[in-house]
Amino acid sequence: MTTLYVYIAGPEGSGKTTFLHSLGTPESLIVDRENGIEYRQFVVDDTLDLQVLTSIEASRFDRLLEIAQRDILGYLIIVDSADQESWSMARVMLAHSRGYALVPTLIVANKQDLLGAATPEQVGAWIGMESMVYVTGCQATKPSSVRAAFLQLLFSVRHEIERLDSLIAEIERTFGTDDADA
Ligand SMILES: Nc1nc2c(ncn2[C@@H]2O[C@H](COP(=O)(O)OP(=O)(O)OP(=O)(O)O)[C@@H](O)[C@H]2O)c(=O)[nH]1
Ligand SMILES: [Mg+2]
Repeated sequence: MTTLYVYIAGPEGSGKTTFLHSLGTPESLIVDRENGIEYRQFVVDDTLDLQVLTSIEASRFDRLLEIAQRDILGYLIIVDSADQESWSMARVMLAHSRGYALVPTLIVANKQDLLGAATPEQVGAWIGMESMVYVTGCQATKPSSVRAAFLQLLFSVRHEIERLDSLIAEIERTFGTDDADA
């Protein structure tokens, strides 16, 4: 069994936990306090799992550094679009993550519903759009918005991992049908 990882980073309060929460059912969100992480595990097929994880403490990257570089599929950098003061921290976190493994990275310009939120383009331009860095707007409190962002990252890596197609199809099937539960 192989496990591949999507690592979520982002400044304190940017919406990492909310994002993970909106990605599935409350029961399947695992909080592992001993290791300081919260995560979801998706079964892709008999031989492949996908774990989407974040550190409970925003500033900690030790769990990321324990994952073999080749097993990291991509990064989600969650940013509060209405809190410009936090963006330089987001930029440091993006650089830190990509310094460890250079993989596709999606900047999630979160809290698009807030008055005064910068556009995804503004957030992306400020943090810096290098190659294999993408940006999308999001409202992490809305499952359909979170699924769309997550799919965007999966699309950017699917050419490497064709087996992800079944997971992508499953997420697309449930996409947008459950915002009433939000
Ligand atoms: N309006 C709005 N609020 C959001 C959104 N996403 C998250 N929040 C709120 O922002 C606050 C922080 O969200 P969390 O998900 O706890 O953020 P976090 O990144 O896990 O924070 P730490 O674990 O402390 O680093 C909570 O009150 C969320 O409800 C969003 O899209 N819109
Ligand atoms: Mg959190």
